[in-house]
Amino acid sequence: MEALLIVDVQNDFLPGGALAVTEGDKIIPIINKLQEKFDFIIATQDWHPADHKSFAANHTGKKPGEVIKLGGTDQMLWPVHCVQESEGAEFHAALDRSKWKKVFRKGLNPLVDSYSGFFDNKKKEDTGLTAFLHENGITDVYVTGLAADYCVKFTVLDALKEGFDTYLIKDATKAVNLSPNDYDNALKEMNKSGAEVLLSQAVSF
Ligand code: VGL
Ligand code: ZN
Repeated sequence: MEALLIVDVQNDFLPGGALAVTEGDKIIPIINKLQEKFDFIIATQDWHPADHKSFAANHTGKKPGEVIKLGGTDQMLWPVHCVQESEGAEFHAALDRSKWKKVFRKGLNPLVDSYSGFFDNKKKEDTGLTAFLHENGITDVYVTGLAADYCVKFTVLDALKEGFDTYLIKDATKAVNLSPNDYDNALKEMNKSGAEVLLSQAVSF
């Protein structure tokens, strides 16, 4: 059984948002069309408290794009984004939510960031996504959303580690590209780890 995973298609990651992904809005009609092919659809939602330590604004003298040590691991600092209950944390209004089974929120702990929809960046807390997919007989996971080089990539890598047959739908994701090669490197890493990269038109089962 196949599941479609829609990662973080939230206002702050779309043009005009606090951490906008260039052309991020272009994937919305593609994801809406893809949803017609799936009976089982899950979304993730970046959902930070205002005092989250991934925000540069919560460290004096630090700017977005700088990397700090947070609890012993490297942490990229971001603009304030996806603050709980804010408009920026909402899903884009044009995104069809009618068939979603569940939304998994992540990034709630102010001391740990959480890119993957499965675990936080320290692999300490589990969102419950693996168990939910298993309970529903899901074996194959198709991943879409934002951003290809952060939350989508880490979600794909964890899906593989959790034993799912994992697909990245290339035209249904866009990258932040803090460095120009981040998207290409992310694609290579996902592919090398065992994910199949395909276009939305080719999705059939
Ligand atoms: C994301 C950076 C910070 C993402 C979330 O959804 O890719 N990126 N928080
Ligand atoms: Zn975030």
